[in-house]
Amino acid sequence: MAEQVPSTDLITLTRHILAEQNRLGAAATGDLTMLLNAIQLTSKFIATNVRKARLINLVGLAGETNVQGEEQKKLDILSNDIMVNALRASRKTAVLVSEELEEAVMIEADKRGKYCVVFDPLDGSSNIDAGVNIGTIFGVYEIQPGSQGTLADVLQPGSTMVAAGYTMYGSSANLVLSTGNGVNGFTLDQGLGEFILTHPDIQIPKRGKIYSFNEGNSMYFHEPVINYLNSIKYPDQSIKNGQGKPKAPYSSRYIGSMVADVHRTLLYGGIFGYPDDKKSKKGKLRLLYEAFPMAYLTEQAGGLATTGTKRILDVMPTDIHERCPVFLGSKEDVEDLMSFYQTPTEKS
Ligand code: P6P
Repeated sequence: MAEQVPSTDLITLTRHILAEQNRLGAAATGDLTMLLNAIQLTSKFIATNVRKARLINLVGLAGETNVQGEEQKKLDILSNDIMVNALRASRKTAVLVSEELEEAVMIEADKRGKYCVVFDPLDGSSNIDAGVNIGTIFGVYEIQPGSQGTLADVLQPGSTMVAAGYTMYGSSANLVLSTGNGVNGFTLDQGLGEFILTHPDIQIPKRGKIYSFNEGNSMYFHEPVINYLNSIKYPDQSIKNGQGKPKAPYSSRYIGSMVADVHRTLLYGGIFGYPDDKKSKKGKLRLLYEAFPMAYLTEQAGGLATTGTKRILDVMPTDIHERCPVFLGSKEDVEDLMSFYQTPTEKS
């Protein structure tokens, strides 16, 4: 829970991170504080470049393609380089995994620290030219005892992460962070150059009225997803609510930028989903640096995050770029979704 202070007593992200370190007492070395401050700096730097993008012609294709086979935009490359350089310079990391790099970065011995960071430096980048909110997503692991930094340190379940967050770049820059003690949101005050606490202790509503799926993939959806979506689009009118009124259908909101869709879901409630389907056998979203961090934040905010049949944070990765089905959001909405994956005998 973030500390409560008068408005003349600004809580910056730096102060919040330090308070979190102090909460942990002598056990905290300050290394995570230094690492999170390095990440904070990258978000400020990337936010500046995203804001200027159209002015200094940073949009448009860089002519190269990333490991996903997608054409990279100039901002992608810049954002990735900013993060790798800052994380290496922090001397608090041993292994880095980026959506933009095929191989993991093993930090050289003289700059090596005890944390590993997995990140998508500019998720949703295909939306850059349309001015849609895009974002940086990150998760932090501590290296395994005795490790000097190997792939094994990042091929761990998301439940072992020590921190996760995202920065959404839009009309303002919003950084949302958890270090395992709830979720807090910060807004970049450009005049101060500081992220200021604006959304203390984010709690996702236990049920929402919004679903967020790319229904353009409906012809490929498996039966549990089809049946779930029908249950909220055409609710059984014989079921009345507390006021004796029939259940209303959910509203559809889909931006196509995970950071933006998840941010709305955390604040307003409801369910976000990118299922596996007949075309995408394991879905589209990446386990390490999209699903895990967003699942970590969702659970810390009181929600649920599932593959449909398994808690996302319990998935054991085998490849740094593997994909994973994602359903996350309000506890009761995600429980409803999961019920459609249970076999009839399990449902009884
Ligand atoms: P689709 C953006 O490219 C992204 O990785 C996520 O940010 C987003 O949730 C998803 O892909 C959108 O995919 O197939 O709906 O365009």
